[in-house]
Amino acid sequence: MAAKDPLVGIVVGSDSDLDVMKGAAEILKDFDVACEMVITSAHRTPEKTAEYANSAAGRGIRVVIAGAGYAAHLAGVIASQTILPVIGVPINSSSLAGLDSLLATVQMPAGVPVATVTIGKAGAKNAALLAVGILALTDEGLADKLREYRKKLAEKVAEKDRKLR
Ligand code: RP5
Repeated sequence: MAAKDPLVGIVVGSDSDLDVMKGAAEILKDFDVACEMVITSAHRTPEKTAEYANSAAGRGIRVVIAGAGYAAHLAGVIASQTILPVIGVPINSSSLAGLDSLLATVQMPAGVPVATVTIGKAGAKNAALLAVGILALTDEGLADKLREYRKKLAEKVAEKDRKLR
């Protein structure tokens, strides 16, 4: 059987971001959403980044997740080249622990949005869950899985509360 075409593109600025961003790929796998992972940098490989963003929609990608650290322009540069929803994950790779990448990713001027999530590993997971939510708008099976996921989260909290008493 042929592998499914990717619906979500996970883009990282460096291989050093992979440890954080693999959490996004794991969540998408759990939801059986096909994704691709690409390393390309807004600063070091600007042409490759533009080419990726320009061709993504035509290849069937529906959402792009971009994770980068330091002066993190990756998500914004990708958003400038496509009207696909772009979710930015600020990576905590610098000595400023991600505050720099948070501001660089979230503070887009009006006109070209980047949906920015939490810094680091929680952000990678939330980016994937947000991508699933976007895809679930037109996929009732995926919406059911997302509702089930939330139900399990609530059950885990209830279980911890029970143990505490
Ligand atoms: C950013 O610079 C990357 O997203 C990474 O978080 C950071 C450091 O990259 P390396 O020097 O580890 O390749 O562009």
